[in-house]
Amino acid sequence: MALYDTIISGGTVVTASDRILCDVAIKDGKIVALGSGLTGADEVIDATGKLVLPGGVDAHVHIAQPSGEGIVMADDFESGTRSAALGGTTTVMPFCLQEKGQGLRAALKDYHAKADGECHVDVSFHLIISDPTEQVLGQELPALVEDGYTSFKIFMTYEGLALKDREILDVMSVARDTGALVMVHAENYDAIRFLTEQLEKRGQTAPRFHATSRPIAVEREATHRAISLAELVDVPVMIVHVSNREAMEQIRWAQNKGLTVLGETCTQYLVLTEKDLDGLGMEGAKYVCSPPPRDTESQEACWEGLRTGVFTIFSSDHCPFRYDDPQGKLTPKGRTSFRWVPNGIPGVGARLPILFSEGVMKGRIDLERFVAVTATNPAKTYGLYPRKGTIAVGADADIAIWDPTKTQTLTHDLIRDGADYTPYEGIEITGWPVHTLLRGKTVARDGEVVGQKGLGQHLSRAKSPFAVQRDPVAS
Ligand code: DUC
Ligand code: ZN
Ligand code: ZN
Repeated sequence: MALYDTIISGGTVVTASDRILCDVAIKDGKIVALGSGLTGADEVIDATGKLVLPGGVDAHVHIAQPSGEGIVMADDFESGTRSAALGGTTTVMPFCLQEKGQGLRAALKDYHAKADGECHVDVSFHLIISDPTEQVLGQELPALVEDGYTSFKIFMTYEGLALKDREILDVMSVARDTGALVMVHAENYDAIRFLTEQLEKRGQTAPRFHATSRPIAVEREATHRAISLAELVDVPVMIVHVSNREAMEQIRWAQNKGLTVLGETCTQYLVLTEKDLDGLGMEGAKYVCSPPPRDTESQEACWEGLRTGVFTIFSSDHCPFRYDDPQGKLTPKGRTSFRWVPNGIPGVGARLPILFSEGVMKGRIDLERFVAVTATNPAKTYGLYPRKGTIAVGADADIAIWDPTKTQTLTHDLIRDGADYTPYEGIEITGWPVHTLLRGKTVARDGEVVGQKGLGQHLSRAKSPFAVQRDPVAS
């Protein structure tokens, strides 16, 4: 019997701290050796001239999430994770949305039923808390944190989702007691409603007014409030999908003050702007997401946040709707006002190629930081490390082999999620993940998904090291 199942030979292995020319040996789905001249495997993958990176961990995706009457999300777990695998991502973290009046266990049962046996990559759910009843706060959440659902998202906006400040404090307080990490969607609900009603009164209802209804001040104010509420409770907090400098500066201010405030930014804030919402007719609906893309100065700020470590996580916020579809962006109600256009854009497959090309190849971030923000940090922050997010002996053999010289124009056929467009169409990309392995098995190669769906598993997670005191010398 061979010593190893697979050896990836001759590539440059990159982690969040190092890059080294060496082979990677895999046995039973784990990385078991790193070294030069390794031999003795059933399969050898020649990675000469390639980069061998940890598979991406996309800590913020929405898949098969109910999104309002008559609206259907474009991805199920098969198509969403297929796109992830093609784009070099081996773990996705989707949200399990608690509907009003629903228990968290019941919600999770539904999402597991949708995901089980369908996934091409590993999956681990965050919870969305929309109804923080006594039962949810006192019983369900503490038990679920112990069961490995160690992070939850709360919203400061959206009908049916927005929590009042008092409810936010209640949820944060449970997080503090249980060692969970709270993720916050920071936009001011009342301000958005006020501005939306004013725009509608003036007949300004086209998709581009979505951005006008959610200006930077709306996000900045809510970001600062979320930070202040977390400070009062003394709990760490993750501000997700940060789009601009002013919101980033609230996070930097808190970090400088010594608070554990973490930040995430996403693909759309690096390469899209508000102008993309200007398209003819309803075309702008393709770019409706929240917070909205801003301007080139905001893009620069988001790059700065990634470079300087204010943002430690880079996610897609994949939230896909078909464009040319009455159950998607062209819902009849959406033509009456931007307010009804489904909110979110696809991006799980494009996340890594865009950051690689625009970030690493254009010299804005180095390769190690690319690995850190796309794989290692999300794995660490959400309790998956060192099993996920790095290339090390003992870790899962989740690996993306990149050809850094491959150039192509981004089109939807390269991404292959369930939507009918990509908001990133036409971007020239240098570098591409040409081979993706999940626990040692090839799941995508040369632009094709390989093997059966169902290899991806659900991962129960440890508590975030940001949320619990760690043994300072434990491994
Ligand atoms: N928030 C998200 O996190 N994703 C899509 C839409 C939204 O508002
Ligand atoms: Zn959000
Ligand atoms: Zn999201």
